[in-house]
Amino acid sequence: MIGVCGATAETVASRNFCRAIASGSASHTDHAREMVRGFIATAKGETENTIKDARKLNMLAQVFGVDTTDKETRQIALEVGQLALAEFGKQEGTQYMLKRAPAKRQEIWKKLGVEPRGIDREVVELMHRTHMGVDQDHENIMLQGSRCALGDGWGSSMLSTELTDIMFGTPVPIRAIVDLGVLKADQVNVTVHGHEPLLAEALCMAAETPEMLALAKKAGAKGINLAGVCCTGNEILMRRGIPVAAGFIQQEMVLATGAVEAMVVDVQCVMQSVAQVAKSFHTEIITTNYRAKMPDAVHIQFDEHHALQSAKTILTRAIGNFKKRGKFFIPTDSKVDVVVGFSHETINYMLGGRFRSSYRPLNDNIINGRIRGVAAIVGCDNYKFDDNYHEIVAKELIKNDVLVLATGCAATALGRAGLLRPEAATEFAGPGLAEVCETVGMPPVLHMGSCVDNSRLLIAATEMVREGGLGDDLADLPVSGTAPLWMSEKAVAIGQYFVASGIHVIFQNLPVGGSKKFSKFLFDDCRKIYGGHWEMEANPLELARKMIKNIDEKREALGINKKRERILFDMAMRRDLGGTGKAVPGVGCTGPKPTE
Ligand code: MSK
Repeated sequence: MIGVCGATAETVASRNFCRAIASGSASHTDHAREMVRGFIATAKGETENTIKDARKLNMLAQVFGVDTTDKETRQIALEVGQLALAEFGKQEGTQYMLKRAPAKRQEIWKKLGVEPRGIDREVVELMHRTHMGVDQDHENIMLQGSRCALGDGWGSSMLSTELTDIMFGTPVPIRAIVDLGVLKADQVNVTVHGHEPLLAEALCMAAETPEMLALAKKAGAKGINLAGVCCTGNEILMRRGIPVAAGFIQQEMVLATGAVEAMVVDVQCVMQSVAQVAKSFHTEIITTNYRAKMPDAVHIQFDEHHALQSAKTILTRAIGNFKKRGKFFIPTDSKVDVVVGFSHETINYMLGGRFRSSYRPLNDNIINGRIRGVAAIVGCDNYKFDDNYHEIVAKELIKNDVLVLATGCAATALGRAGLLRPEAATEFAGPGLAEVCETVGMPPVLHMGSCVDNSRLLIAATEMVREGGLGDDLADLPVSGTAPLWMSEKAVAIGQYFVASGIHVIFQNLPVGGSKKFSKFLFDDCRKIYGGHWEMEANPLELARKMIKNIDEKREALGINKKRERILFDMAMRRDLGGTGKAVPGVGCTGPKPTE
């Protein structure tokens, strides 16, 4: 016993762990709610946004049981949006999106009683149950931890991803650049930082208007250069190819160039220090969300009903700062080419071709061993570990023919390391993975978006199960996930929704110290309950090898872990896979959109 109240170490450790899940889920949920509100405003015609992906809207209407017969697109969007908003406060029933999971997984959740009801309710109940003197059984506490996390992954995050895609377009592969060198000496540099893309999208539109361009010229600039930081950056990188200047750990460095006229921030992952760093330069930090204000920053509240006007007000202010720019230094050689924009729909299209979109080629290549398995590298970077940690993990995985899917600041770090280029397949991947990537023209590491977009990985994994040949549940798949340099509690929520979905998750550290029993529960017992489990490993090479070990165990269980024969693609095989008959690096960048 460790608490004065008699609470055991495992009770205290599980409470702390679950409070991290609650905080992380709450962050995704509040972000998602804003996106749903923006979506409803769009459906009502109250914003400048439009419905860009009607096909996805119809798919979602089916999930929500909305009858689309003879209805205008906007009416369908309104009905879907209202049902989506109700998901947050639902008191009865469970989340609509759960139906998208494989049937066997749904059964497991039902049996365990962890199907999330209202997303807000699960966060509140978790905070309640982890209060002193309430739930005192660590296994029972973790059931609610799972329900809350599933409400995040299959609830709020998935809602956010899908509705954002419908509004702003489902990403398709696109070429872009990342790193500090994306700033421009002769233009007004405005960086967008945080997570919610509503304002960032409006800034993209406003920056192209003749009015703003004329204003920039009048100030002596050749144009307006938008660049992303953290996940707001990832959102507009994926959909528009707008360059990303920095991930989490570089946010102060962006300002230290002295070349940024304004850093526009919304919510999450914004260091308080940026307002202090900005004081040394002409840069203004502009907060835009009433939830996230900072001393020494300017606040301009974003109004989604007048998004373009809000964006113009902000840009006008940034342009006004251009003439005040003093000495600056942009490391122009710090600039790396990337190909990004791999939604789960794009993977479907890229591997299956326009007329035979399916995950069949991916599954077949996993079964025949060209691709050993799939790994997700997601989450933050932080100052405690070397900047090349993600790179070491990813290189070891792709060298061993494991296809890597990446999101968040990890994806930006892998972009800086040159792994988001199609050519990286030839340079770093094992022979099987390289062959597939070269045939299709895709990188061995696929950028799949921001933190909330980890929901894309859930759907990609579900599609693999649905396609057949790799078991009938997510727990059967040769896949593994990591957020090695996590610092945000959102990563713990993400890890738990993957574990509760049946997937192996490994972090470099976890807040579980002090209770052997609770650690054993997460690292071992969990496997019997969910099919997925947590693991911890500090060394990046070892971490990657443990992911591969888990993938091999799943391959063994599926009976496909035979010695892999090297069969080179012949022309017919290439046609089956890519439809072009030859390897064309970047072919996905020029192909038709999956929604066309
Ligand atoms: S921004 S949560 S540092 S990934 Fe999504 Fe990056 Fe982690 Fe924030």
